[in-house]
Amino acid sequence: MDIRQLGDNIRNFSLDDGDLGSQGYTRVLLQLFGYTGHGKSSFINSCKYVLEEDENLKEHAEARGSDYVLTMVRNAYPLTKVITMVDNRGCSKMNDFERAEVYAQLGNFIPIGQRVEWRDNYKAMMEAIEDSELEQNFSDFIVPIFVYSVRKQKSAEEKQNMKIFMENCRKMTGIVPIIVLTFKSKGDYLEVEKRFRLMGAETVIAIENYTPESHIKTLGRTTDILMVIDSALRNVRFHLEQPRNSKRERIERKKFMFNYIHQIQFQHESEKPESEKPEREKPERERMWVEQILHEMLGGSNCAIS
Ligand SMILES: Nc1nc2c(ncn2[C@@H]2O[C@H](COP(=O)(O)OP(=O)(O)OP(=O)(O)O)[C@@H](O)[C@H]2O)c(=O)[nH]1
Ligand SMILES: [Mg+2]
Repeated sequence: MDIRQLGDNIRNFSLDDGDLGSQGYTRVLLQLFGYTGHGKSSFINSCKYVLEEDENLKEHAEARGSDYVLTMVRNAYPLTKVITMVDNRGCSKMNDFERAEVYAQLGNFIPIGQRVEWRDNYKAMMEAIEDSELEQNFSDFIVPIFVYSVRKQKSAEEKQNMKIFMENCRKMTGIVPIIVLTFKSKGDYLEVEKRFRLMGAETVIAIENYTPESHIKTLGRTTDILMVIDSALRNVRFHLEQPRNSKRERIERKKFMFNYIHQIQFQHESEKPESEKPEREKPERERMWVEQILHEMLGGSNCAIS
């Protein structure tokens, strides 16, 4: 497709175009996720730069050096009247609770504009989800976009976690996350693309972000960036061709969140040392311990305490 047409399609995108209309959705939220320093904020600046046909690259979303986490607040950046990008807080190494917080952001359970604190306990997470009832949001169509730098290689464990993360993104939003590989010229992006595709990714696009140091527009770089937005909109169009119920979808997302938080809480409790486990579990453990001692005293014959 001609680059001008690609840009126009994005600028003129409307949620009402399909046979079933907008089905109650008023906004497309392109939700950006990924590790810190992988180029999420720069990607937002690049998208605005190529769409606004501005001569100068503006820093809408603040992007900086990667030695510390920069974006702390979940900020929204409108691209058009209908499309908004959300710069979510990046994480350095996702633990279970951090991942839960990412899912909460993905499910729109954390208000935009709010500082994101990685909650590290069960009660606080459950409360955050309940608090979101105050500002229920049914009208955003969420498209997850995972930003990943080809320059930074992750460990095997993190790769496995990424696979689970992608599956859960799909469960939360109904959409397989679009993978944006940044720093295209700084690594073997074909190899990384292959890895993501083997994990189930449907769309993988390698780009080179426009940055203050390198902002001269080229056809290839601009096309790659526009292609990401275009893919997201194709996904929205596809899903709006089927009947949807945004209220039901929110309830399903909430169920997923509660299940996920319960699961990680259960796992954390079972990994704790005996002395830190909740009181109610102790009688059962004590019973097993006494049984074990008796078993040894009786020279291995079976015994049970009632
Ligand atoms: N060469 C090159 N530099 C990039 C690219 N993307 C981002 N950068 C640079 O990498 C650094 C980090 O980019 P950010 O956009 O701040 O990363 P982030 O993912 O928003 O980081 P957090 O806000 O900490 O989560 C900045 O110095 C950017 O200029 C890219 O595709 N190519
Ligand atoms: Mg950032």
